[in-house]
Amino acid sequence: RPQEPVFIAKGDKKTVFDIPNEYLADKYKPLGVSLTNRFGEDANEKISVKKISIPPFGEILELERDANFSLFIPKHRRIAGRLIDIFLGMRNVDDLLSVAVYARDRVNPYLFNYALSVAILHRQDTQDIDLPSFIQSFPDKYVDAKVFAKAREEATIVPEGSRTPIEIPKDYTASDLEEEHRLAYFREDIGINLHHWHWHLVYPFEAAREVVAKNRRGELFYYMHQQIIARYNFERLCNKLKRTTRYNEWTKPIQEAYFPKLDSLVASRSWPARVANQTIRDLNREVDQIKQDVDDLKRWSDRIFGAIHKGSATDERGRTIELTENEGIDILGNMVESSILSPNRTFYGDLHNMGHVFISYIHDPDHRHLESFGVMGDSATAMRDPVFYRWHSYIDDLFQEYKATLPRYRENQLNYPGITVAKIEVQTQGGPANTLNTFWQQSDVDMSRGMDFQPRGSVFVRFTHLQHQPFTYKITVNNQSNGNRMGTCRIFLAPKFDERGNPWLFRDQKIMFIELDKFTVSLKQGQNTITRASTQSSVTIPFERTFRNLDLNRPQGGEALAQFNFCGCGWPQHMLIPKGTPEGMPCQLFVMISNYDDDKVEQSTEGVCNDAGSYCGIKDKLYPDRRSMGYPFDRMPRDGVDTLQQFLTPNMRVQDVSIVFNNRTVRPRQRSS
Ligand code: CUO
Repeated sequence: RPQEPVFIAKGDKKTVFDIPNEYLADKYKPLGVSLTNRFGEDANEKISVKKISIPPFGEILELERDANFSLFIPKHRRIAGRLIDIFLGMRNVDDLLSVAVYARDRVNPYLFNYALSVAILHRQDTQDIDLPSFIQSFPDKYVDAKVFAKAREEATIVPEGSRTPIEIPKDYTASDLEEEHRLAYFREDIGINLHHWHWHLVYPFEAAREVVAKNRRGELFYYMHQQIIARYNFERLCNKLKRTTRYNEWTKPIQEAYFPKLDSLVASRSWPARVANQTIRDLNREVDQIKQDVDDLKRWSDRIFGAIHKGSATDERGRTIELTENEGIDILGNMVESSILSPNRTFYGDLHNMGHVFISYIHDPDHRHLESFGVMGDSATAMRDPVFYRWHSYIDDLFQEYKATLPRYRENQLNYPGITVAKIEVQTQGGPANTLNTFWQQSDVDMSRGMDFQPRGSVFVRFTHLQHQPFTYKITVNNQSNGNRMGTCRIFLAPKFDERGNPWLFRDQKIMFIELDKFTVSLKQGQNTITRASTQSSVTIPFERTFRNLDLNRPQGGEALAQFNFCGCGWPQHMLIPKGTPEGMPCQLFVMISNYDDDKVEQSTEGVCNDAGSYCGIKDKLYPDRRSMGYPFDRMPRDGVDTLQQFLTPNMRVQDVSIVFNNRTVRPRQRSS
């Protein structure tokens, strides 16, 4: 069994639920009280679960307990939406607990975990409940399948206290014969995949309207994924590969192969691989209630292109919806993804989601081999596969096509009169100025919660990930206006040259810029020095939140726990800076101070999850920046601007920096658990 049945273990404290017999799944009913007793032997706390009248589960139970679950499959989304509604509809936490306990052993575990997580995130009365990290619940979606046999062996033979971490080799999914494998450290990074899963948990595309209709969610779908592609292409250039080519020829084979080497502990099956040169085909899978032709993708994309060039969409009742300069991208994001906020799902279809589905069923489009979907079918695993980036490059291209129709920013929409960025310097401790340093680091994760074995206790896996030396920006800004001014400091980074070693045209480089940070500054008259640490980035969550909280036995204060609860969305700090090259990757650091009057959103951003707003927004708040996401790089440049230098107004500046990769590995301090 992949999850513990009735236990919550936190540190030394073990809690057991006292469950009404009726709530036990049929196969456990005869065991009744003895079951609770067996697991409750060494519990310090017993929580009684109240008997309430349980709403009908109907279709929710049709998904087998040992099936895989995908939000991209329409039937799965529908039942997930239904279960979320049940959880959200419970009058109070006690009732929620009752229905969750009832569902726990009946509903597919992935579906259960997803729906309960969404509900806990969105209910007012569950804001202080600990949501375990997804990797603790389902480690099998993140690490090499070989680990689990080793972990079991370790747990059975070695007593807790003497166990050593099981090391996952850095290169386990392919060899260097495959050049795409150079990017495996990025695609298979645990923190990146956790971020992506979390993002889709916070921004579901199908659920009750009040859950889906978050501020600018369609636009954020565009921007967050645009940034993933920019970051991936940046990494590719660091690894001497050209930018990823968009996947838009759907009748042609996909050259890239991917062998995930993941086993699903829930489904007791390996995740299917995709060999080289497979072609997507019409889907007819009764089991998933999917019948869809590849031609539909073509039809939907043609209609979306039509809307982009007409500047308006048509809703279900034939009314015209303008794609306005400010809100068009949000509408388009919902249309392309698609979410229930799409103006017309019948007509514009479900392009992006179904692309995931076609690719993830490439090996068994009609279910003749009784196979489930590949990694592209699950937001927790999709980013592992090279084809993810090809598909999302195509999706991003649609958005760029739209952005190219918008009015270009005039100089007065970019400049901040009186404000000049005079100097930028990046400082790494003990190193030369304007040089960033990257290297490998090893970290440990406790996998025991997602596995069921006796005797219990922590079992750590040790994996290797990219890391950089922390650094600070020192930015000198002159304020020659007639008073104090507020501004937004926007920091981006891009490679200085394209894959041929040529300088960029601005129109190409603008989509290569990755956001590093964004924050408000107040500028007194005269000269100001802004100092900002890389760890404060508005893009990332701290290293501790990605990894260290996964150590269940580490003593944690309530405060620390509350902080970890819901803030799993955020780019991992250890992946803030691309890998660079041993000889030093030439890059351009761009800093802009924009006029706060045009940026500001009137709201308090105090509270939880306010530190990774750039890609994730702020929980229950408006997106914390009034400008179009990606500003000032989200549109074609004004006339006469061909290069980045020509684009600059006095409130912007560019500094050459170099990213130097050192092929050494920093090992964690000695651990015995
Ligand atoms: Cu995040 Cu395609 O939207 O995976």
